[in-house]
Amino acid sequence: MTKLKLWGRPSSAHTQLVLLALAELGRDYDLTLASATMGSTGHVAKGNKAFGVVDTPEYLAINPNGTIPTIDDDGFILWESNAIVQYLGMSCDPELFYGNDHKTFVSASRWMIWADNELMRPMHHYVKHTIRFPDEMRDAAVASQSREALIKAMAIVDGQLGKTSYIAGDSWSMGDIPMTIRVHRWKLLAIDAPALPNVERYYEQIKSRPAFDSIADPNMHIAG
Ligand SMILES: N[C@@H](CCC(=O)N[C@@H](CS)C(=O)NCC(=O)O)C(=O)O
Repeated sequence: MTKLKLWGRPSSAHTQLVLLALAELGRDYDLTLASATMGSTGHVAKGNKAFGVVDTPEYLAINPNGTIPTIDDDGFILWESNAIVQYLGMSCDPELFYGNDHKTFVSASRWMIWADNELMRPMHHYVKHTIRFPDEMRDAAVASQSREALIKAMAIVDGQLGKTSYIAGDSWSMGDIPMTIRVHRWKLLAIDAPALPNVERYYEQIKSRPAFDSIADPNMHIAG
């Protein structure tokens, strides 16, 4: 198997989905640091230098969005993090990623899409307006609305985890990849919110997986 090429940055949640999927699969990769908004010392809004690469003609030829992540797997180019995770699971370990079953695949896929819409957006705004932006760019109203939206969405996650051990059933699946990133960030952000006992139990389960080490570092999530 050739070494997969990945463009992204460790502080990007979408890149983290791919890092976690690769760790679950034990696949080796070469990472090219790439971003228009973040560099090794933080966000450009705070005067830091971005990694770049994403605005070069070479990169735009493989990903016209100029976003991260992108992979090149032996000449097969793919962007959109959830599609990348699904591709990696299908090609390397369908049993682990979705029990090699189409209903488990779509159920997990549903949670991946839901996590992007309902958890990623408010969390992204919350982190920007409480951590990543300099003080003068922070909007307390946006931070507060995002916090409320997050609390609502996390209650839905807690409800599901009260019915099943993992997000798409009683076995771990690719649906737990975005959920791992979101629950880890949720815990690191330590937002004052009603108790979520099933999320607490789930957090212990996901932290005990060896692949968790690939995305565990708090600096990957709440620094910037
Ligand atoms: N839907 C896309 C979103 C990609 C995306 O917006 N990535 C962010 C990082 S999480 C990005 O490219 N940010 C700008 C940058 O770092 O240059 C995916 O899932 O891959």
